[in-house]
Amino acid sequence: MANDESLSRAHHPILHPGTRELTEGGFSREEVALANRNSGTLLEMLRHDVTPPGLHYLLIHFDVPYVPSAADWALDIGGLVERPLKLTLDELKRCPQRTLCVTLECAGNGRAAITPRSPSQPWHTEAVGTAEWTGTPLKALLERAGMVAGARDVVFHASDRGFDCGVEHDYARSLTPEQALGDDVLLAWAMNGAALLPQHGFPLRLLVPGWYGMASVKWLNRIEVIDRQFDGFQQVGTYMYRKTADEQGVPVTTMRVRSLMVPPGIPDWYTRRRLIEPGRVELFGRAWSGQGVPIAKVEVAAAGHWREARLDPVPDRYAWRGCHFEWHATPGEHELMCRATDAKGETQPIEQRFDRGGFGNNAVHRVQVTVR
Ligand SMILES: Nc1nc2c(c(=O)[nH]1)N[C@H]1C(S)=C(S)[C@@H](COP(=O)(O)O)O[C@H]1N2
Ligand SMILES: [Mo]
Repeated sequence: MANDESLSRAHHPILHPGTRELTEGGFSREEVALANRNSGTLLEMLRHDVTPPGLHYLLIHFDVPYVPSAADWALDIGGLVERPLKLTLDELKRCPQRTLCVTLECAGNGRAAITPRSPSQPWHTEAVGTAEWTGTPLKALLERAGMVAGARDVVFHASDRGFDCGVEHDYARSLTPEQALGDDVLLAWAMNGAALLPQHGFPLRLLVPGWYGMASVKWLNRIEVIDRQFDGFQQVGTYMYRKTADEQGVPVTTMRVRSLMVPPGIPDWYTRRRLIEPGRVELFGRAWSGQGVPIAKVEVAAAGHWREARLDPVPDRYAWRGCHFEWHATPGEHELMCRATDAKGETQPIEQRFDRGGFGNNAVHRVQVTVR
């Protein structure tokens, strides 16, 4: 598979063919079709520490592979290793296991707000969810296989295949040996205590806590250690921060600090504008950052004046943190905003920054409300 891909790539003059013409205005049929396939979470579900089953967002580039059972399935670990391994799901489940509560966000979350935008999955803000993932730490298996000197990248190959920007490929991503040997990288077979659902990667997925979702390869079937930098489409053709079509760009990796509010009051069905009664309103939100960096502060603005929210106790390292805010609503039209700052001092920008692929938009969350 890797070979077909390098072959077709050879016809491309640049290593990053992941470019479509930018667009503005209403969504295309293609964008709406993608939005119907790839559901986001419901912002009112941010209340739950762990996103209820079925409400975690989904991002599926191609088709969900048909894997009726794991009976004929096995994971291969090969390439530049001393002892190639082939492991069934039962064998993986007998390895030491860990459960981590992890907030996962799609790197394209917020793409729809960027103008002009890249025609792709048109997320507003809903591509985020938190789950308890159980699996075996990748590190132990890589140590068992024994990476040999000269190992440069660890490639995670999946069984879903398709085209993007004219390049045919299996979904695949890589980590450097150092990243792959991180303590918290899991080969996960369970989500919230149950076998992975087909749409979340059954029977096995990679889970890279603290990174944007694209790194957590679903339907994983092969891990290959290679002696060069991996140049698969999902590694260099897309998931690069770029301002222009002809720059190489900077790889998209860990999540940027972000917060979202549960929209208060009740919605208008069609516009989803919020309607609330005047007086004391309890606002609730969630904040998270990448790489397990804790959230230090969340601020909420009503009428442009920022005040600090009260934070829930520090959660698990990779899970979002709850925050509360009391607002005295007065009749009229209002815009509420929330903004998180992490322990490294990174904070959310007021306006979205432009990115050609629509990646990494972590601008403050705005909610329009009418107080009656
Ligand atoms: N094999 C494979 N893995 C994949 C994808 C995919 O399309 N194919 N999508 C990635 C992207 S972009 C994201 S954001 C996450 C989404 O994971 P979820 O659907 O379980 O929330 O899976 C990642 N892993
Ligand atoms: Mo994503």
